[in-house]
Amino acid sequence: MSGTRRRFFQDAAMFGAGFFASAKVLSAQEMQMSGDMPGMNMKGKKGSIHDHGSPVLVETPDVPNLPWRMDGNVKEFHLIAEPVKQEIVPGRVVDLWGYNGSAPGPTIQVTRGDRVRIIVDNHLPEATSMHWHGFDIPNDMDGSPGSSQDPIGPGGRFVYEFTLNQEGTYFYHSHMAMQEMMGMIGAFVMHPKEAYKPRVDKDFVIIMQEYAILPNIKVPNSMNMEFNWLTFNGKSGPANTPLIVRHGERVRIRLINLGMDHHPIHLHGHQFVITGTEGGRQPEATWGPGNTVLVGVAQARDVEFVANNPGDWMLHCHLPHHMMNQMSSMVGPMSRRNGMPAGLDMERGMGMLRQGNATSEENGPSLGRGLGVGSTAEQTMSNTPLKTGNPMQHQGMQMGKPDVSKDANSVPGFPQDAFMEGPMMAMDKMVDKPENFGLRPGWSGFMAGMMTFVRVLPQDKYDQIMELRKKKEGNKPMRMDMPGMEHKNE
Ligand SMILES: [Cu+2]
Repeated sequence: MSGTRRRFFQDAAMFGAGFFASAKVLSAQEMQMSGDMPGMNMKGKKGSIHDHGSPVLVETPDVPNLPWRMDGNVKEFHLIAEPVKQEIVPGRVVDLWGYNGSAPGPTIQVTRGDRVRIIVDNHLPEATSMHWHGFDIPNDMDGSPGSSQDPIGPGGRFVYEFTLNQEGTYFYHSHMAMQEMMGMIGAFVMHPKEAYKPRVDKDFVIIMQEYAILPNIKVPNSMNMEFNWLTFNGKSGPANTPLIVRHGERVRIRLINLGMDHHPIHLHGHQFVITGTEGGRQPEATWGPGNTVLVGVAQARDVEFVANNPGDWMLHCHLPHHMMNQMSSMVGPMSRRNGMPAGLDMERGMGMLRQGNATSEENGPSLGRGLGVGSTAEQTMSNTPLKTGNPMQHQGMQMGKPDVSKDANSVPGFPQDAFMEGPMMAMDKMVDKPENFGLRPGWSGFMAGMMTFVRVLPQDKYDQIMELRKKKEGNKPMRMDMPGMEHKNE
C-alpha cells in the first residue's frame, strides 16, 4: 500500500502546477466534450476523431465517472460503500446507500484487456460484499459473501483485481439483497479496443432503480413490494438531465435495471435496434427494429438508433405507475379537495405515519403488502367538489388553475388519485439547467418517475447548450475528495 501511496504523490508532483488543469480537462463531461471540439468530428472532415478506432466514452447523466490511476500496468479504482443523501427531485432528499457519495455509484469505464484493481472500502454500519455482475473472473474475485469470500465488515476493505477480456454493459452491485434496494449499484462499461461499426457518436448509460418511501419518511422501505419513487440515474422526472444529441448522430443508450420490477423502456419518434445485452454485443443478424425494450431485473440492454428526427423526444418506462412521483393513495385527491375527509386529521388524511417506524408492528403488515399508505386509513374515492379559485401554492412552482371541464365533479372516477400532474405542478425554474434550455414552458409538469428526454437538436441549438454547459462547469469548485486522480484514457 505504501508503494501505491508513494506512487500517487509522485504522479501528483509530476503534474505539478498543471494538476488542477489536468484534472479539470479530464472530468467526465469534458472528456465527452473533447469529442465535440470544432473540427474533431464534423462530418466530411478528414483527420477527425472518427477516423480513429477508439470508441467514445459513455456519459451517465446525473452520475459521475469514477476516476482512476495507473499503478504499473494496473488501472486502479477506489470505491467507498457509504450512506448517501440523494435529491430525487427538488426538495426531496432521501437517505440511500451507494458509493462515493452517489446512488447509483459512479460509472467505471475500462477497455478490453485491461488489468483492473478495485479497492472497496466499507463505510456502512454493516457488512457488505461487491459483486461484479456478468464478469468472467476467478471465483475468489466474484464477491459472493460466504461462498467466494468473507463479507467485508464495517470499516473493512477488500481489494479486487482481475483482467477483463469482455466488452459490453456490465455493472457492479452489493450482493446483500436489501442493500441493492437501498441503491447499491453502479455501471461498469467495458469498451472494445476498436469502436463497433457503425460507430456511435454518443453513448449514454441509464440505471433504473425504485424505492418505496412514504410521504414523511426519508429512508426506503426495502421490504416493500410496491414503489412510489422510480428513478433514472438516481433522479425522477423532471429532475433528471436530458440526453443531448445532434440531429443525424448515431446514439447508443445502455439501459441497466436493478430492482423488483421489469421496465419496458419506450423511445418516441425513432426506431432502434437492440445491439447488446448484459452478456455483451449481439450479432447484427439479431437486430430487429423496435421502439420499446423490456429491461428485466438484473439485465442490461443496449439500444442504438440514428437521431434523424429533430425534437424533444420522451424516453420513459411505459408502466403507468412508473411515470409518477410520490404515489400514495390519498395525497393526490387531497390536493384537489376542500379540506380533510370527514373525521380525519391532516396526518391520517394524507396517510402519514403517526407513530412507530415503517416496519413496526402497527405499520408493518399494511406496508409490507403495499404502500397502502396505512391501508387502515384508505377510503373509497367518490366525487368530491373540486376546489376552484384557490389552488395550493408551493414555493417555486407555477401553480395555475386546473384545466377541467365544468361537469368534472359528476364524472365517475374524477379526480384521479394522481391528479397532481399537469400544468399545476410545473417547476421549470426549480429544475433549470443547460440541458433543459429551450424546452416548451411548463414542460416539467408532465415529467415524473422514469421519464427523460432525448433532445435531437440542430447544430446551433446543440452548440448553445454545450456553451451553457461549459460555463456552468467552469463555475464548479474542484472536488478533491477522491483518493485517486483522473488520467487520460490512452
Ligand atoms: Cu417501469
